[in-house]
Amino acid sequence: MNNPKRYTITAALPYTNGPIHIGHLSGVYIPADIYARYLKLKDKDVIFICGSDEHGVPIKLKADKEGVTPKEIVDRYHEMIKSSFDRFGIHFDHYSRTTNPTHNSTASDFFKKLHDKDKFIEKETEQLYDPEAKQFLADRFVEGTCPKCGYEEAYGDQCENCGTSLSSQELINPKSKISGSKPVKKTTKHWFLPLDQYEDWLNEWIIKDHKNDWKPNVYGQCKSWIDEGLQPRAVTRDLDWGIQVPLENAEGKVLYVWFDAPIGYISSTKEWAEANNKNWKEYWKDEDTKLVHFIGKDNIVFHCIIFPIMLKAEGSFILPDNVPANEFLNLEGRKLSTSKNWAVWLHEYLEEFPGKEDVLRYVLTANAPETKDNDFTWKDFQARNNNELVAIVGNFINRVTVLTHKYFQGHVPEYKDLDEASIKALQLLNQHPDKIGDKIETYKFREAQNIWLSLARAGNKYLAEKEPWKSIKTNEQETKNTLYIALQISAALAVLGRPFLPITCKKLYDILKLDDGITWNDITDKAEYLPVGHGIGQSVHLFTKIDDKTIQKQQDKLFQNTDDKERIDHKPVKKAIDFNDFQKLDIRVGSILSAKQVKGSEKLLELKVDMGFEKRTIVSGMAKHYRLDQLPGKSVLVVANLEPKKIMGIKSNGMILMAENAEGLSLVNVPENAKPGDIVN
Ligand code: B3M
Ligand code: ZN
Repeated sequence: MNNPKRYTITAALPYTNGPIHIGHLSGVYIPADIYARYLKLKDKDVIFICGSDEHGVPIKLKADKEGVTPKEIVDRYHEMIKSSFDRFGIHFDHYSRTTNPTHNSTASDFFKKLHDKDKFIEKETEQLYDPEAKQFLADRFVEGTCPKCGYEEAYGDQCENCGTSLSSQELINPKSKISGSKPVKKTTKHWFLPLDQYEDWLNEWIIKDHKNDWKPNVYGQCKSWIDEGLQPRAVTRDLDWGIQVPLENAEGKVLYVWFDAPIGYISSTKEWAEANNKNWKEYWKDEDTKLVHFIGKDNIVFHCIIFPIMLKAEGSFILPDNVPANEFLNLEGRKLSTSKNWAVWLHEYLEEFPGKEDVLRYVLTANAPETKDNDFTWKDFQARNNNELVAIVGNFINRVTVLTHKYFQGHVPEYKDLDEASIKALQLLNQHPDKIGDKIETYKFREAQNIWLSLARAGNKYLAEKEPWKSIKTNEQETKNTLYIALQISAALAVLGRPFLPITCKKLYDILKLDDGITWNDITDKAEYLPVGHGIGQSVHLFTKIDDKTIQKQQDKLFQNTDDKERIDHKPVKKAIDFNDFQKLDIRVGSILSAKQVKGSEKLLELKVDMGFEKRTIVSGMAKHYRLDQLPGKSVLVVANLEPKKIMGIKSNGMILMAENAEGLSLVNVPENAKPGDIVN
C-alpha cells in the first residue's frame, strides 16, 4: 500500500511463561521498533502495539510445575518482559495484557459476533484425554511425533521443526505433558472455524495482493499450506485458564489462546485510544490504514491464515498489508532453546553489559535472520562493537567534537568556498535519508543500518583526507570548512541512526545540542542543522571496547549453564551388547546416486543409493547439513539389514551412518578405494 493515511504496527505478544532472549529481540521486536521509529521520524501517523500473551497452555503448565497460580506466573513475567523492552529502547505506544478487562470483552464480543453470524461449526469430537490428570489434552499439554516431518517433540498445536499447524489427535505416539501417561480418547464439544470455506478467498487475497510484496519465506509457507488444503480448526478448549466461551452451556470451556491473542492487538489499541483521546477504529477499520504484523516464522500460519480468516469472517476489519516474519537466530551454532537454557537472556545481558543496550541492538540488526537462519556469536558481537561502533562511529564523533573544541571553542565554524571533496561530502547527506528509508520501508533492516554505518565511514575518510589537524597550521579557513561539514555529518548520523540506536543517538543529540525537532526530512545538503556559531557540548565516549576476557566469560557461562551439555558433548555410552548382537548388523558401503527433498519436510531427503547388489531408496535427515548438489557420487555407510520403514509416505530401506556433534550431522568418511556393496565389520 502506497501512501497510507496511518500505520498500525504490531509485534507478536510474548507468552508470559518465562523471560525473553536475543532470539525474540532479533526476530521481532528490534525490526518492529526500527520500522515504527523511522515512520514517526517521518512524521507519519503511527501506533506501535504490543502486550503480554497471558492465556494458553504454556502458562498453565509453568504454574502447575511451580505449584502457583497462573496469575502469579503472568504477573511475574509481564513486569520482567516489559522492563526488558523498556531498557532496550523498544518503544511501544502501548503495552497491554490479555488478562485486562478490555481484552476480555473485546475477545468475547468477537467470538459472539462470529457465533451470531453462524460462522462456527459446533461439533462433538473425540479429543485426547489424560485419565490420570483428568484433563483434556490439547496444544502444549501433549507432545508426540509430527506426522509431517517425523520430529519427535512436536506439540499438539504445532510442530516447531517444520512449522506445520497440527491438532493434537494428529500426533503419532502422543504423550501427556502433565502426567507422562498415554492419552485416551474422550468426546467433547467445541466450536470450529471452518478454514476450508475461506480457501478460495484466501488464495486469491494472498496471490493477488501479496505475491510480490511479502517476503518469499512468508509467501511460500502460506502458499504451501493453502495448497495442501485447510481444515476446520477448533477455537475453544476444555481448560480452566483463559477467556470463558461467552455462550450458555459452555461451562469449563475457554477460547483457544490463538483465537484470543491476536485480538489482543485490537484491545491494546483500544486502551491506547482511550488514554489518548483517539478513535481506535481508524487504526483497524479504515481501508487507508496500513496494518503490519512483526512476528517470528513459527507464527506465520496464525497471522497469515487464521487471523485474517477471523477478521474476514467478522467483516468490519482491515487485513494485514504485510507480515515481515524473520527466520530464526541461532546462538554459537546451535538452535536457541529455553528449555535447554541455550540462550542469552535479556535481563542478564542488562546486568552484565550496563550501558551497552544499543550494542546488542546493533549486532542483532547487523546479523538479523531476515532471509535465512543466522548465527549470533560472542566473537562477532565483540568484533562489531570494537571494529564498527568504536572504531568507525565513536571515533568519528569523538574526533569532530574534540577538534571543534580545540580550534573553535566548541562553536560551529563559518564556512566559505567549499572545495570539491567537501561538496561531495555534503551531497551524501542528500542521498542517505532516502537510501536508508527505502530499505526500512521494504523491511531490509540490516542493509539500512549498514548504509547508516557507511555514512560514518565516509565521514572518517573525509577527515583523513582533509587532515584538519594539519591545515590548522597553514589554512584556518580550510579547517573551518572541514569541521563545518564533519559536524553536519555528525548531526545526520544522530538523526538517521535513531531507529537503530535510539539510546546512543539521544546522547549524540545532547553532545551536539541538536534540536529534538530535527528529524528525518530535515537531513539534506541545504539544511544547517548545526548553524554557524552554534555551541556544542563536551564529547563523551559513545562506545567502549569489549575485551577478550569479557567475551570468554560469556562463552564459558553459556556452556556451563546449558542443561543440554552432556547430551551434546558426551552422551553416556549405551548398555553393552554381546558380540552376537553386533554381528547381526550388516553395514555396507553405498554410493549416492541422487537426492531430493522430501515434500513437506525441512529435514528429510529421499536418496537413491547404489548398494552394489541393488539400488535402494533411503530417507535420511541430512537436509540441513548438505546441499542436494553435494550428494550424488558421495560414498556412505549404510545399515543394510534394518527393517524397511515408511517415513512420510516413502518406504525407506536402510539407514545411513552419520557422526553427530554440536555443529550437527556429517557423513561418516568411507575409504577412497571402497566400492558399493563392500562389507564393513
Ligand atoms: N504468544 C507465540 C510466541 O510468543 C505467541 C504470539 C502471539 S501473537 C498474537 O511465540
Ligand atoms: Zn514437523
